[in-house]
Amino acid sequence: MPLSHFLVDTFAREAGFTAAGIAAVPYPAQPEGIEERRRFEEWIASGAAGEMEYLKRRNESGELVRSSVRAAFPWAQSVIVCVANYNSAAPRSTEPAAADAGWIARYAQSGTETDSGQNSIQMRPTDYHKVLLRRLEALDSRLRESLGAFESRCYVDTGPIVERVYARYAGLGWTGKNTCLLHQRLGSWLFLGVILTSLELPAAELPALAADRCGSCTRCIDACPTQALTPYQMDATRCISYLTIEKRGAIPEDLRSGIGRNVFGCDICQDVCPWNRRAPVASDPELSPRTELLNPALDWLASLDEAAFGQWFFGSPVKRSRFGGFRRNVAIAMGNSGLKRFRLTLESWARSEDPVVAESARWALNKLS
Ligand code: B12
Ligand code: SF4
Ligand code: SF4
Repeated sequence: MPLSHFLVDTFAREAGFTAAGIAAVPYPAQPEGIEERRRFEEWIASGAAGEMEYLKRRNESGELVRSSVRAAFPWAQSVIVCVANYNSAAPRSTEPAAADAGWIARYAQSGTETDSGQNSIQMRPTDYHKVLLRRLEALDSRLRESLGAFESRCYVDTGPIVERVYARYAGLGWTGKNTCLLHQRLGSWLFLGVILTSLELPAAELPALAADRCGSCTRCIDACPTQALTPYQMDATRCISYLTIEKRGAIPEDLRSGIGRNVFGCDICQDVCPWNRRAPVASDPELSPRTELLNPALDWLASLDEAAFGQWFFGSPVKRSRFGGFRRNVAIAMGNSGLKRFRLTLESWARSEDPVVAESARWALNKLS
């Protein structure tokens, strides 16, 4: 049986995905996406990747590892791209909220209901990387049962591949001006996972590319508080998501006010996107938001010591910021809140042994005075 869109989409849905598509490697019209490779090179050269060294890695031929799938896997013939909807009916970051509320990005709010054994259901944090990887492996096995043996690798985030480029070539949507993959019906609250395979995609199965439907809209660009976006390009060194998750050490002072109440990640450029207004809400038991992480009180986040932080966010993407980075972010959000009652906490943090936390707390105290 040949590889077909129908087969992959059916098995992907059985494995728990919302939709799936297949892109050929190299893509017939643009071998390995010449246009995107050029953009990726320029993006790295401009310094927009900041300290994300893993994006800058090069292979022996000097090519960026993440834009050279064929160099890493000469057998690669196709990329199966799967999407999982994580949209919820919970409030958006752009809706009015209490002055003492922080924000943890939607992608890190997920939890799974578990029976605590005392007739009460608790939410256990889930990491979308693990959830999607398990589903990709199930899909991979199912395809083997139908198609026989083939080479493959499953990746969520960490593979040598720019996932959004292949998602576009798989016909799953267009690249929005906010750089996210946008699906006309599903919007952009989508996680991506990929399977590189040695299976050839028959010419008749090549997907049609989705048209760019951003039109004259510039809402995401206008709403970004740190001016990180120009159409279809992001300066990650200005993006709140980068600053609060990936950036180690002090956050540049001129960007701290723009961070607002965002403690981990940022959803603003997707919250304002008109294509997300009618996006269907997911009913995925492993990707539902944990209520305690919706508009979390900054007092509560500040009260977590290192052990409690580890417990609350065990297995959650939030751990990526590490405890010191998390406290740094809470201090900045407190400074931006305008609430004088946070002074007490900030005064004690200003004496912290962690110089980054101490300096961020002093900045916040100054902002509140
Ligand atoms: C590094 C990274 C980040 C960085 C940099 C983001 C960026 N824009 O590059 C930071 C930390 C800032 C980040 C933030 C977020 N991320 Co992130 N991130 C990644 C990661 C690991 C690599 C992305 C990468 O290679 N970037 C490099 C640049 C050059 O690539 P790019 O923006 O994708 O650009 C390509 C296209 O846009 C295209 N392109 C560029 N210009 C133009 C112009 C035109 C006209 C066209 C057609 C195409 C085009 O060419 C480029 C390739 O060279 C991917 C996973 C992966 N392996 O791909 C997840 C990923 C992109 N992130 C994801 C998510 C969920 C997020 C956040 C929503 C998390 C949050 N709430 O805080 C935000 C969204 C911010 C935003 N507006 O993009 C999802 C995106 C899902 C989606 N629907 O798009 C991914 C795919 C992870 C996953 N497996 O689900 N992320
Ligand atoms: S995630 Fe936030 S900071 Fe980053 S580009 Fe979007 S709106 Fe701007
Ligand atoms: S907000 Fe507008 S410009 Fe930005 S991604 Fe959505 S449709 Fe495109």
